[in-house]
Amino acid sequence: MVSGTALIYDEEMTRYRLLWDYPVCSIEVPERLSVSYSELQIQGLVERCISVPVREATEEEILLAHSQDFLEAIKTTQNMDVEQLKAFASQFQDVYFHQNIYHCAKLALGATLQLVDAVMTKKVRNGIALVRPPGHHSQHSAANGFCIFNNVAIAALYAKKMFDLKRILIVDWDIHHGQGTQYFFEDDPSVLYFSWHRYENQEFWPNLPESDYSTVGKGKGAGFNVNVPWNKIGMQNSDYLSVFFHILLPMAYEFNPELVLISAGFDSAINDPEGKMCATPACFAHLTHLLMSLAEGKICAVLEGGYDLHSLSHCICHTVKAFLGDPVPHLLNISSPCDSALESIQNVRAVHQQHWAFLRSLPISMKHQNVNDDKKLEQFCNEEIHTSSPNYCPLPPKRTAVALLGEKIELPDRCLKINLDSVPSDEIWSFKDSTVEGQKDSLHLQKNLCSVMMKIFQKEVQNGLAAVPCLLEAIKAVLSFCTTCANSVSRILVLYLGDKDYPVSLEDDGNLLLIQMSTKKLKGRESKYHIPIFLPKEGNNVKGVLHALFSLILPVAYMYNPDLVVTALSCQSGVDKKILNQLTSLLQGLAEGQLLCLIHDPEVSFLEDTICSLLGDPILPVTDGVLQGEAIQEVEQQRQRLQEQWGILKTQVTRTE
Ligand code: Q9C
Ligand code: ZN
Repeated sequence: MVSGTALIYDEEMTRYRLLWDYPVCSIEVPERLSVSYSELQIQGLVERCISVPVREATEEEILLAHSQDFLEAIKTTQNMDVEQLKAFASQFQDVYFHQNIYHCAKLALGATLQLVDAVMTKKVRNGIALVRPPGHHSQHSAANGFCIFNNVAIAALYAKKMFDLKRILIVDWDIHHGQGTQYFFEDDPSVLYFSWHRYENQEFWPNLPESDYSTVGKGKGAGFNVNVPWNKIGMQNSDYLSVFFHILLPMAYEFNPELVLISAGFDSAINDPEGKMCATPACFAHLTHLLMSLAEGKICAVLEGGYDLHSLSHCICHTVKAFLGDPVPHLLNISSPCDSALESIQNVRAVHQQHWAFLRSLPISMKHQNVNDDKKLEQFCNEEIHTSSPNYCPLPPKRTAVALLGEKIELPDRCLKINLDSVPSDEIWSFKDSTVEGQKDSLHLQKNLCSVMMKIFQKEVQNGLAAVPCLLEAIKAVLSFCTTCANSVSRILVLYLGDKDYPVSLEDDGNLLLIQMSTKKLKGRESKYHIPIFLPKEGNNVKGVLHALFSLILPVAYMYNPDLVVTALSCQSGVDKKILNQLTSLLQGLAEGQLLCLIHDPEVSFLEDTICSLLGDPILPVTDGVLQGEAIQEVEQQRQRLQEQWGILKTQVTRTE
């Protein structure tokens, strides 16, 4: 099993700086790296990562993307005095030079390629390269926006060439448009380029018409360039997550990349003087986590921008912690995206409708003109940056508690085996759905579930799994345990995959959110807190389950913000193993990873897989099946019903006059 997170950094990349008075470049300082690295040290993260050395990129590698003339020109900066550097810089936009910048640019690219090598050869699972200069504005024959060589674009070209990759996803969450990266891949369907960026209807740098949503790629690459313009400042966690749920994630899963590269700029975070956005550092743990179930976990983050040293360093720590598999923090106050964000989401979905199956057959119209009544600017930001003490980041708990009865399976050391009382297993197994009243059996079931839950709530473990003789009875036991014994647990999300009617009378008091995925249409009541999703079994519906996950389940779950997530399913129900792994992984972004899996009638291979997902091991992509129109329609129907109550389900501006 591939494990470990690479951290690539070299102090040498702090050894260039702006030497003359040039206000547009004054924010790009060496401390961006040194302060970030110190924060990683303070939080004990450096020693938990695998240190990979940097190297200089070769000329051949630089020439994968840049012209020989450009390379030769950059080389000449090594011997220039300040006046010459200044004159040289003036041929480009918003970039400065220094005698050592060429050396650093080779190291920045070399570091990026070292990271790709380490991930692709499975020396590590994932990793981050802390580099200067950044790369995503750099073009074939032009430096631009603090960037010399385009590190991430070259990484993609390098990965295609060296590892014969056919599909690479680039997620550019920097607050500037990576126009340089866009230009390299506009007609290339093998690289899906996604960027969100402050745009303000072209008033924000680099002020390009081609940064708008209407640029979708050309020729064979049509549909593989995705621009999400932010036309207001002050965007928050909800706006960022909405774009992930309603655009990026379904697209990325449909694309099925073999490698994910993040152009990881943190000028999109709160307090940044360039971005002026309000997403909190913890949000970046979630963005990272949500991408980690793609490409079997092969994911490389490469630093781009980020100019508030405090915000930047905390964002980097959150990204690294997510990579390491630490529990991702609660995100508070997830709500509807703002109207301006909704307008962009709507427009992006409209222009991409013809290219992506998950958008097909939905009624999406273009929203052409700007919403103007939406003052984002003055909005206060809803969480401050948590300051760290040296003890801020203790080692996370052991991940998984497992309660099993009689199954002969070897548990990895990383699991905590719950030593069940010496109940003879036949006795438990005689407890069938029809005999739920059997008091003695109920008692055993409750005891066993309680011991797993106690371990979770006492943070002895992060999550747990229990084989149960009856799902509905087990869910009831969990709920009653929480109301009586765990008063810190006030919101429970239950995701039940099964066709039985949920028997407990549902009180819509918000303590329980029940999402039920069934292959039969269930009668019974729907409400804010009871969401039935009917996914017809015809054909293979795995893609339908994924679709429901992104469009409906995760958004509602993030807004609900549960303290505990419970999944309940039976092996008999024929749920696909890969889809189950995806569910198990993605749901760990909620409730700080406190997830309890209840499995009825377990098969050994199911249990093994689920345990691996609970432990945070890399998971396989879902490849088979096609997304059927019927599934899209069913999910859409629930989305329409619920979007007033669960505003994060919205993908269009709704005018209420
Ligand atoms: N007020 C990156 O974030 N414009 N580059 C600066 C200052 C250029 C940003 C204007 C911004 C370049 C990698
Ligand atoms: Zn930037």
